[in-house]
Amino acid sequence: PFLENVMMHEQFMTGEYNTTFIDETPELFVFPKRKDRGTKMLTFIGETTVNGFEGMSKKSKPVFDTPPIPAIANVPVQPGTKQILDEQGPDALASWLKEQNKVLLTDTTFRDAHQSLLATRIRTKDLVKIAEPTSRLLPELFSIEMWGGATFDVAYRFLKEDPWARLRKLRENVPNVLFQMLLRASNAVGYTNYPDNLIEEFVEKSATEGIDVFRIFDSLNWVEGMRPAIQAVRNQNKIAEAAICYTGDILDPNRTKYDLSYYKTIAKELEQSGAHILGIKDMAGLLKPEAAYQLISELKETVDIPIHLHTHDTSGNGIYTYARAIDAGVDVVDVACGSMAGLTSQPSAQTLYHALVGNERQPKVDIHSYEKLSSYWEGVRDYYQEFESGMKAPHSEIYEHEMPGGQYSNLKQQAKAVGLGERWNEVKAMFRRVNDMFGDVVKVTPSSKVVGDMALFMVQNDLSEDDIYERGETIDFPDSVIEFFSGYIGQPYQGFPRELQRIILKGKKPITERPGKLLDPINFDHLKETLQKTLDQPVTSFDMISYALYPKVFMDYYHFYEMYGDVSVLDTPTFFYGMNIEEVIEVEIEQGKTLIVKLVSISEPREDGTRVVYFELNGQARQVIVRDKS
Ligand code: 3PY
Ligand code: ZN
Repeated sequence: PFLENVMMHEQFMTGEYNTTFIDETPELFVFPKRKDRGTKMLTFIGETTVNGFEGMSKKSKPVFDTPPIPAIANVPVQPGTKQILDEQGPDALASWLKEQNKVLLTDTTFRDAHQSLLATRIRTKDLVKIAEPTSRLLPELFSIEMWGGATFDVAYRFLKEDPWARLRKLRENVPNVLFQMLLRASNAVGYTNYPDNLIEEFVEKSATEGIDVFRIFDSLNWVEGMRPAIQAVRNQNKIAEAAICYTGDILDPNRTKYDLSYYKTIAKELEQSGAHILGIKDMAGLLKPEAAYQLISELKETVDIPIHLHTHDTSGNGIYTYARAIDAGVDVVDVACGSMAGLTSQPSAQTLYHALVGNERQPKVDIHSYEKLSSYWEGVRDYYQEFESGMKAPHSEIYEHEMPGGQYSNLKQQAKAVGLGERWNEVKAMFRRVNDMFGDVVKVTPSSKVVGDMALFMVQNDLSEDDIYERGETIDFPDSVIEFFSGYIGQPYQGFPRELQRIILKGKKPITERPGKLLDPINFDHLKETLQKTLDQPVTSFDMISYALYPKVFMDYYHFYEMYGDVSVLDTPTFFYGMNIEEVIEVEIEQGKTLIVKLVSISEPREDGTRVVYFELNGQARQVIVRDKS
């Protein structure tokens, strides 16, 4: 209430306050009764209607068709991979996988597909609606990738919802197929290294809430940085899929840093570190078809564990890459549901199915079911049109700039935000130049962010490579770049370029140990006490983990929640666009409890710059006051 008082105070809103503002305004400490759920929700709808959704251009609400949900009343739940894991354990599951002749599929629609196409914006509500139909219609899937990567942070930051709740709700609806998440090893689902005990705690809670397969990668392919996460997953009796990020081009005789023997060595190390499955994570879609054939063939000879391949279809070569990997014996490949596939997302499940007609390894799925699910996603995708990257056709230039699928739209947005929209081509070219300056590094979150930050920085300040070497001592480099060269996100293969490291660190000594070893463990008891006091309410261990991962993002979410309540219950068009006059919506705020909301009218702006928004809530007149920010 205090924060709310401050933010709604006239002086605060007009910016007429100074450092004694709080002392001189005792009314800030008069706390009204906490607003009820209905009022909070109407306040959110009113604000979104008047001012637009934060960070989006204001637009009146388009008319959307309701995405069709396939009927499943006559489709029984069939046991799947989840039962094999639960009943027989991770080693048995890995052996079972290796015995399958047909290639298996991981469906990434619930995670990487929308991370790569729609800036990770798909809301829990839209995921939950299709979860049970997916479980019933696609019981043969190896897994559903539905959590981790950027979804955790984006859920809190932009969607104002709790990622743990997403995991639980999806799990309730999918009892038969393995749930898979992307874990950035010691960076968990964040952008920086965390203490080992936070990683352990995060993995434990993710496992108890429903994750079965943890795809673990290190953004520099540094195996030492991956071992604690692999062990943490093994301790939970879940599946540790340790992944190598594919970088460079094994077919290019001039790119010898990442050759076949590089991949074979890491694969062996990961197997020895306890991986149940070897993942090949081609995050930018650089693995060319013939390279896939050679790589998978060699790795099949190198390790005994099954191999799971992930790619992005940015170049348009994804299906051909998978077909060659399947010829070479890959066990599982990642695909997305057709209407959410292609371009920076994964190759289409349906397209792969048809491409493999006549091939004995063709995946076993009901293609008609996939098409039905695809219609749903096609409708849902419309809701999120504001977040489309604008890419319309395959980009073979990916082989040049090597930017990961999930980063492309993000960096483009960032470039626009700093006024470099027109110079996007320069940013892409600089991304590659920075990669080479950094010694040809693996580029995936968070190392890709470092390369992106440096590229933006150089274009923005008109700095050439020579400028960096000639007058680097006088340049203030971005924090992420300093952190990288200090060793805080790990050690790159063959080390840092010494001269550049010296320039960037300006005499500071880098670390060479695993950062997690040097960081103090988190005292969870202490954290709980502090957080409880700050929030003035009991906190769960999930809140604690989220707070420890991103204190600011979590607190912002908490304050938002205090002010507006649980907005995850709203339908997506209302969430992003508010309501039209005379429109009526139904909002199920909890099972069996539905509110009927009608937007009646909105007043003209008043003297003080506010508008009155008139609603009917379950037939009763209600109004909220909203400041018009236009
Ligand atoms: C992530 O870390 O979120 C990724 O998807 C990397 O490819
Ligand atoms: Zn990916």
